[in-house]
Amino acid sequence: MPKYWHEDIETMSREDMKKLQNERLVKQVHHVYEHVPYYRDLMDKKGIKPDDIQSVDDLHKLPFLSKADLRDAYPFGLLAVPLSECVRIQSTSGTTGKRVVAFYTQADIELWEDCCARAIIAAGGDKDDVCQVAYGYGLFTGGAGLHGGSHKVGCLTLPMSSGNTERQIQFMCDLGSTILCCTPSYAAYIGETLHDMGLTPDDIKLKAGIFGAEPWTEEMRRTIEKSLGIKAYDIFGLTEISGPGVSFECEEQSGMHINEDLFLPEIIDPETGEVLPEGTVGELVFTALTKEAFPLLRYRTRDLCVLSRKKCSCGRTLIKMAKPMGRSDDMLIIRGVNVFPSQIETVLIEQGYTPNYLIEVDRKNNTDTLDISVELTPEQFSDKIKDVQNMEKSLAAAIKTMLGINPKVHLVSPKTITRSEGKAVRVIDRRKLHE
Ligand code: DLL
Repeated sequence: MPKYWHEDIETMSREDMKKLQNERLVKQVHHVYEHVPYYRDLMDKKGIKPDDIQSVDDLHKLPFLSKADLRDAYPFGLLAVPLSECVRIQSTSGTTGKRVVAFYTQADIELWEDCCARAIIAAGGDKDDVCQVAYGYGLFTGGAGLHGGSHKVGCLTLPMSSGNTERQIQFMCDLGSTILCCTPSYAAYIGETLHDMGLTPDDIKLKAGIFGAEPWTEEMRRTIEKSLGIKAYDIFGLTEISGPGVSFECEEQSGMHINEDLFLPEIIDPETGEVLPEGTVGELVFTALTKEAFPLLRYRTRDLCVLSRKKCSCGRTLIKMAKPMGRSDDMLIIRGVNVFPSQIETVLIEQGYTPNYLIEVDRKNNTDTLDISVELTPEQFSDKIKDVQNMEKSLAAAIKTMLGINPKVHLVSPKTITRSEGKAVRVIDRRKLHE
């Protein structure tokens, strides 16, 4: 069984990797300066010329790009090749403002699919696997990316897209799927439906899952692994930088290796923009080193995480990023306290609840309110009001210990919280709606 997709790159010495990155960066800055007037203007305003960038050590001199720039330049303003050279468009699932559209040449597609192939191999996949792709197909990059990677590896690919969960399980049983690719929230739903259909992990052949596109906790990983009888691997990416496969987890399951031969990462202070030393939490920034059509330099992802070069037992030398804690704009500030939804998920699962919950934040009488609805399983469900009240009280206390603020917990009947087939919506902040 192959251990790596691109062994030379994935296990390259630090010195050789830096050399490769330097060469690619110098070339890419010229490409962007010459072909993207929007970015040329940003560089000119900063007084930076392409020749000022001689190596990765000069990266900090370049201006940042943010989502606002992408909206300003929508749709063609950051395109670096003639449209006739592009073969594909993908788009973000963003629900507010203008969508972000990303363009790909054939070479961009090949590299992106290679990234997904690296991820599939790292999850133990090979050409004998049956890979069920249950990420959404269409403008979202999840379906297209893993589909392409699965073909490259030579897996038998099931292009299911998301939804129709019972049919997903039927195909899984009939065709013997061994790898499942979807969002972690959908994987949890598939696991739950499997059990509802009277089946157990012994009835399916799944061995691995490649789950990403949204933040998920270690507790959620364990829940999914148990319900489907698999090893669950994280995969990260964003449309602006290509899609899934910017980074991927290996057998060690402790952080994701970044394909740094293609995507150069930095961690910055989100307030000041200052580059932070390795090991510090901050905002992840990427520079695409080889992309032709949509080559973003120093793109601010708004994802908060940490980088590490600690030696990995899988033999890969690619730098690792920890699970992102969420986007800086996912963080809720409730009564002055910073709250990440993932902290609440951790407590819920630790306390024996399912990951079916909804967080609602509002402001009443000038005070922030935090309401958390949590679904009970049929086994947990009780029609004795006193029992339910006691459970609510003890869960609220556990959450208060984690967050430092008191939530109102509502335990609700089984199957009353809407399940997700793609990216889960777990937070409703009504304060924004009132503004
Ligand atoms: O979600 C690409 C993708 C598809 C990644 C399938 C993995 C699997 P966007 O829709 O542009 O692209 O959303 C990108 O999703 O900036 C993160 O905030 C979040 N995200 C993606 N993967 C993870 C992950 C795809 N593994 C945004 N953990 C990113 C946490 C993730 N957050």
